[in-house]
Amino acid sequence: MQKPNDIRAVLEAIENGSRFLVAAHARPDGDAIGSMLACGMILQQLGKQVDIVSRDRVPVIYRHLPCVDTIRATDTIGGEYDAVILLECDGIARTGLRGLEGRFTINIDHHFSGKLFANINWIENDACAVAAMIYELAMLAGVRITPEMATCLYIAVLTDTGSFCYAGTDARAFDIAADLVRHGAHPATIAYNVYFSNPTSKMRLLGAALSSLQREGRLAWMSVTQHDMHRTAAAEEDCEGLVNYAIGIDGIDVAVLLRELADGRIRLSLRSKGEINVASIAERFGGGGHSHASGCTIDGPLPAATARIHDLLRECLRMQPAAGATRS
Ligand SMILES: [Mn+2]
Repeated sequence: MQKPNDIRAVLEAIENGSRFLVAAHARPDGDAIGSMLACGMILQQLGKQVDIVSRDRVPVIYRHLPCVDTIRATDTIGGEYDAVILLECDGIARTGLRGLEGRFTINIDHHFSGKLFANINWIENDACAVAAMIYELAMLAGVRITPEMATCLYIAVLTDTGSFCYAGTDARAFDIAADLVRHGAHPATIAYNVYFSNPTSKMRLLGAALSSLQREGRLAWMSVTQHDMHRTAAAEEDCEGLVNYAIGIDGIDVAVLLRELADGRIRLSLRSKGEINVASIAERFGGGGHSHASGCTIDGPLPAATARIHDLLRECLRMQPAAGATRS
């Protein structure tokens, strides 16, 4: 059985190579985008050649980030690289990219569902964001934290901690955020770009999702159909964060957003604010994530998928006491 590596092994591999590819998971979020960009900046400062790729386009709310145009949208990787740095992936399949097989890979991840699939695996389950690990890497490498790098890392920490709300938000998260502000990240500007610049389609889709909201005891769920997506002219990224409105309800411990995909399968976004570990639920269906936030894709149609996830979550909730009851 392969053992996990540490930050030193990652830096050593970087120092020994000259050409790198940086990628994260398909449907990149703020942590994936910000961390890829910052990682690229670190490599460049170290005099390395770096390509950053994503299968899916950068969501609108992250398109103002410095150097964001250096992220190349592609689904196939050619060319020679000394190493491929994969952020927040539990396997090369998670990138949605073809052409990564057989390459030397460096896995940097902070997910509960993190796996030792790469040649070098640096996994920190208690890091508030993969950006916190990239920040550590920058420190160890002795590179300068530029205002551009600080902005990318800050947006990643901000979004991955749910605006400093999630369970992983500790003093370290604030220490890093404070240092990034000292190095030129502007919290108000970044918050404006991320939280007050939503496309209209996202708000219309939110309306559709909220009108489907149902609850049963400590469980809440919402759904978005292909029809909803079309009539609101929504993009896939507009679904990001919708589930948080359901977990935001008093007395709800677990929330699910079920989204019908174009191929008829159903994408689940799971949230927990109780003791239920939704990463382990998502893993049963080939997905993953964190104990409080996870995702996976299951077979449709929507009513069957809803019934299936309900049965499972009802069972989990039956075996767990209500949130707060077990907290000290
Ligand atoms: Mn993350």
